[in-house]
Amino acid sequence: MTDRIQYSPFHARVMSADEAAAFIQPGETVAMSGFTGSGYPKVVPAALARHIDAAHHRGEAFKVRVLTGASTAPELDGALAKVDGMSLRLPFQTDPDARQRINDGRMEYIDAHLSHVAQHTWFGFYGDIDTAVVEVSAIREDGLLVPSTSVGNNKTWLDLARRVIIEVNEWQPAGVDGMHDIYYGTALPPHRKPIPLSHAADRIGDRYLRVDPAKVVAVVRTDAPDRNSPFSPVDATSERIAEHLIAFLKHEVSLGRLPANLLPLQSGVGNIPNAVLTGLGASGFRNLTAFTEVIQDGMLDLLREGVLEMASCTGFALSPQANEEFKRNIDFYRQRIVMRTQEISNHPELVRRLGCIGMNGMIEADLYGNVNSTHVMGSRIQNGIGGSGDFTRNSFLSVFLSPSTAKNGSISALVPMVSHVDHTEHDVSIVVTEQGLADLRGLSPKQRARVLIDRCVHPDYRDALSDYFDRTLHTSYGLHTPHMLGEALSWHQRWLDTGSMRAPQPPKLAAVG
Ligand code: 0RQ
Repeated sequence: MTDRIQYSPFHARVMSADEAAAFIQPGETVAMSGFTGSGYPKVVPAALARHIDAAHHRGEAFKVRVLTGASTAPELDGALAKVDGMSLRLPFQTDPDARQRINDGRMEYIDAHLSHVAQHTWFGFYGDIDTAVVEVSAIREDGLLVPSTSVGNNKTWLDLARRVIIEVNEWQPAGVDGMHDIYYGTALPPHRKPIPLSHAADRIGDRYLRVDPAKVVAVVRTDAPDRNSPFSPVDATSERIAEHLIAFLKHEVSLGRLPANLLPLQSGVGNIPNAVLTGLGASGFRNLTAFTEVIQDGMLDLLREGVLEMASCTGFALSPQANEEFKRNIDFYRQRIVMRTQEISNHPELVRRLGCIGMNGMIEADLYGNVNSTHVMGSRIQNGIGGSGDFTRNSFLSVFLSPSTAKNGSISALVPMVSHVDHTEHDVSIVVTEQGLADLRGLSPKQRARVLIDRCVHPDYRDALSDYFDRTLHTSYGLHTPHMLGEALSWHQRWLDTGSMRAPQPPKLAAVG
């Protein structure tokens, strides 16, 4: 018996992934661990996918509703999507197979703020949780669970699920024990109390997750890595974007609007946010802190270099090399990283109190500062809003970063009117492209439009956007936020019609069950 499973009543419940997955029945709501490719169950979802596939071959209907912390990996989202095993998915995904099915109309998707999911589940909006499948790094002698490389919604899943399947992953470093801070003080209205956290480094909770042992039906041993996505090298566009933002942050410090060590950083995932973090490493800033959801390579580098003092998160998204580095120096990182549940890592009250600097990617922004983070051409979901809304609405500074064009320059990321709104003009402070940075704070809508056109739009699109805006000043129904409604969205239609975007397949609507 592995020494990672110290709680003796569970020894008799150790079984294979196939045996464990057999507990899950058609139509169930299954809540799984996992956040941006870390800490997700590695083998039970794939076993469940095999059972679903076999049922489909026998002509039996078998789909489940799948909730997680955030995105997972091919072994979970990919495996279940490929067998058409999910009727519903939430709250965030990045898997190409799942994305395809959502956009084909074969699978429902609820794109929710990550901080809301635990509360919405407690209120029953997603129905009862039948099974929780949660990866941990160990089970202690007293039955408490040592979380692995993401916490996500695991506390809520373990509290609410009717039955629990635990995967104990020996690949996860034993030294992760001590990194977690699980806050058990949340309550539902009207019993809420202020969350006692006033610095990103504060520890306010328990070290371990609790589970009622009577609910645990299976314990499965695994030894498999988290999803490892290599980062592309920083390209010239990302480098320019990072330079504009860092110059702006230095300017804010010089004006006394930001402290010398800035404010707690939140950084989205992807190559541009990673380039910003790399840039911060060389920028001379010191004693930085992070209050964010995900730690990716750039943040690990900043911790190692001593630029970042500490980081608070709920999960990781690391390249293979960074993963090895993390495991090798786990004692160093344990002193500097606090992992929390996502209702705390993304909590609006805390983001507002700490005054975070939120930095996220976008699909497009419009002349007035509304941002679309989720839908290509207004209807095809890309990933989801993730934590970007939790931070954008509540940060001290809310920054959006993007190249000024997409699809090899054939589409402008700055448009007259966004084709879908995730972040409104009221929440967006700064937009940065490789062309420059637009500071929208304190500006009226028409002033914002001028600044965005001058600073952020690619030269190939500047005249067209300027012309649109100038003409609205003569023809718009009102001149507070001038628009020509028909023409505004014709930009997207033209890109669809001229083949800049591959025309989507007609949706194949399937019954939702
Ligand atoms: O399409 O894959 O077909 O080539 O959209 O674009 O350039 O790979 O962008 O990886 O930086 O992601 C907003 C999606 C940007 C991300 C988004 C097409 C483009 C490509 C992807 P292809 P890129 P990035 C913390 C915070 C929401 C969640 C979030 C995101 C594809 O940042 O998911 O912030 N954000 N979470 O070609 C048409 C445009 C386009 C466009 C891009 N204007 N028009 N297509 N694309 N711009 C993490 C968590 O919350 C967990």
